[in-house]
Amino acid sequence: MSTASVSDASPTPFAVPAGKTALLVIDMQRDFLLPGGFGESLGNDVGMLRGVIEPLMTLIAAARESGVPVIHTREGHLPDLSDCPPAKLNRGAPSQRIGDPGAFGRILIRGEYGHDIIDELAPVEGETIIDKPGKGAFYATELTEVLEAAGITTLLVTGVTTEVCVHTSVREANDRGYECLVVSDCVGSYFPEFQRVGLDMIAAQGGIFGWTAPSESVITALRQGQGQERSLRSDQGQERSLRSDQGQERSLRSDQSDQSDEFVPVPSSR
Ligand code: TIU
Repeated sequence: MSTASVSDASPTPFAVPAGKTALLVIDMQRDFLLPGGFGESLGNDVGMLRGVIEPLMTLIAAARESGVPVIHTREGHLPDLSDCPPAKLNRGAPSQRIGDPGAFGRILIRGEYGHDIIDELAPVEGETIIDKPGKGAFYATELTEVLEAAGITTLLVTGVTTEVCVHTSVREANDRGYECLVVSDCVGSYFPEFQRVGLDMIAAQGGIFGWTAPSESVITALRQGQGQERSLRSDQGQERSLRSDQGQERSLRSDQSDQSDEFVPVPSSR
């Protein structure tokens, strides 16, 4: 198993173990990103989120190239709103509520045009899409099972909005034992101050919820991991000798005070 590292991650370098890492793309939906959608109905300037699109396109392409699975989420509800608690439906005084007709169909309703992911970041064949009724990606979804089945321990987290669905998902992931790195230029907020503080909160206190790093550094690590995998594959003899020396490798790792490769997320209820 090769492990690349995001060397300039905050607060410390972040390990990206090959075969155990996934890219999570949170809620890059038309309703949040296009003028006239739900985000705007809440009084927000959706232009604030659109800067995320280009770096995220590049990061997703690098993940696909490196064999890192890409998992997309969409926030939304069943057409009869039976999965939308009144507390969520009635909160605030938006000009339009979830389920109301909007410019892109009924707002945040599964199957509607506005609920789907923006064209630039459309999932490709074989990628998982998690439909979530809450802000967090784990609540009332099959994400835990998907990650467990794929042996994922480490999440590169992107999407919108930084302080709402990204934060909630990272906090949920953290409590379930996943290592999370939030990609700083691939998450977006309607509020510049929330973007800055939201990122600071992840990495504060020695990485209380996880790590942060820019996409450029993450892409470098993905390519590094890809190179390591290739060189291991092309040298079977070397691979065997690494395996026969695993006792030593493990004892070295157990001396490290930060991440351990032996870590396994809690197989949890949701
Ligand atoms: N309003 C806001 O900032 N966010 C949401 O409602 N959902 C997500 O963050 N996806």
